[in-house]
Amino acid sequence: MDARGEELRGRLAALGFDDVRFAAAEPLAGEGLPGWLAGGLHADLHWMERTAAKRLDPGLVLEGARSLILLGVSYWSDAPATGAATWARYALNEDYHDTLKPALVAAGRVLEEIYGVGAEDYRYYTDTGPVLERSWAARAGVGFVGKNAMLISRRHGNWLLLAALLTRVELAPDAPVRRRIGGSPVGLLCGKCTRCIDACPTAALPRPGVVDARRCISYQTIENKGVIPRELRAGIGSRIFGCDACLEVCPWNRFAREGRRLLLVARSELAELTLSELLAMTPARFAEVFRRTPVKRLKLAGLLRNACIVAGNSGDRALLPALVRLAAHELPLVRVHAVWAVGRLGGGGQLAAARAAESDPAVREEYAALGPA
Ligand code: B12
Ligand code: SF4
Ligand code: SF4
Repeated sequence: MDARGEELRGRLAALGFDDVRFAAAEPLAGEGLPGWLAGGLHADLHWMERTAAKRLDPGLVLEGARSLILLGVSYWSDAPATGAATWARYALNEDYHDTLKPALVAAGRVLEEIYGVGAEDYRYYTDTGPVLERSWAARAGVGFVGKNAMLISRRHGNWLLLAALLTRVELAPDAPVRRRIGGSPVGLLCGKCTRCIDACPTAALPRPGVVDARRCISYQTIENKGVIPRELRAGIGSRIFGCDACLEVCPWNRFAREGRRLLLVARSELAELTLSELLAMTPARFAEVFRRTPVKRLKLAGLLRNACIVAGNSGDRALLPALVRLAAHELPLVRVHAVWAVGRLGGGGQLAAARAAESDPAVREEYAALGPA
């Protein structure tokens, strides 16, 4: 038993992390990343290509790195994620990149104190660093990689955010959930279950553990800044920001309990917004409602784009006047999706004036897809 390692674990848990485990910083074997990039499955996330080598070798991120500290933050909550629109559960909290940061800073200080090292001896990241967080978390035994590609914890199910500290300190590594000799570690505790693959509304899981970001609703509604491909819009259903479909169906969630949530600030009221409210958002109201949430990164145009798709899928013709108004919005990005939504609700005839006035090629293409005027 490594007394300093256990002291570190205890003090990091006291900072609010729900799981704290260690891994040796030996380079990863590849973990499907080169093939994923070569196949173009990362869509336009080009920064993933630029940082691929670093993601597999922590020594390229922090010279002399010997260990990784993997930190999990449970975000399960019983609060509904669906009202008129469905939100990714993590988005019903203030942006975790911001709310975890003070605890990561404090974690670094704890490491300095216990091991007598300096700030140059470690780096911390959550999400945005060049670290393959799920693979490292699997190596450290935080959980296993499911067929939905998620790092699934036996205690917290799919509802665990990850963070990592790379350090020059040598820590005794924790064991993975179970060792598999040879082959891929994907689906280690899945058995014959394929619920997540079957539940994906846009067939974005072509193989177990592999997400095709181009088809993934999470990518399309959060990362894509442009037009969402027409053939994916119906599958988006009521999902306005992100997607939890392959997480929600996983039987491992039955072990998830409401976490301590010490590093999260709930914003569950977002799920109560009606589609009429969303379609009528002004820049000032957007800034006020989505302040400090991950949705603010989407900007108003992205939210209106997504709201148009959800409205088009809602079957609610009472939303037609709001959508017809958005078909004359100043931004072509919003007009494209408003035209689609009006057409889907059977209101194409109400667009004659806007159609005649339209000059943007992308919006004109959308009108052409509606059929003759
Ligand atoms: C890019 C990215 C995305 C992209 C691409 C998703 C993807 N699967 O790669 C998009 C925008 C689609 C996305 C969506 C989501 N994301 Co995301 N995303 C990332 C990010 C920044 C990088 C992921 C990455 O490197 N992908 C490349 C692929 C190759 O790696 P991977 O899936 O991470 O790793 C898998 C493979 O290596 C595979 N594997 C291992 N060994 C082998 C061997 C072989 C032979 C093969 C084939 C595969 C294989 O298993 C690994 C684990 O799944 C990470 C943060 C980070 N820095 O790691 C967050 C992260 C993965 N995302 C996260 C979350 C929460 C989500 C969403 C749930 C958000 C939402 N509700 O909308 C969805 C879930 C979609 C899904 N089913 O994966 C969490 C996941 C937490 C967890 N418990 O797993 C992370 C870790 C962020 C965080 N810090 O918490 N995401
Ligand atoms: S997040 Fe949604 S769209 Fe993406 S793979 Fe999972 S179920 Fe499919
Ligand atoms: S839904 Fe089934 S197949 Fe998918 S990750 Fe969970 S246990 Fe594995």
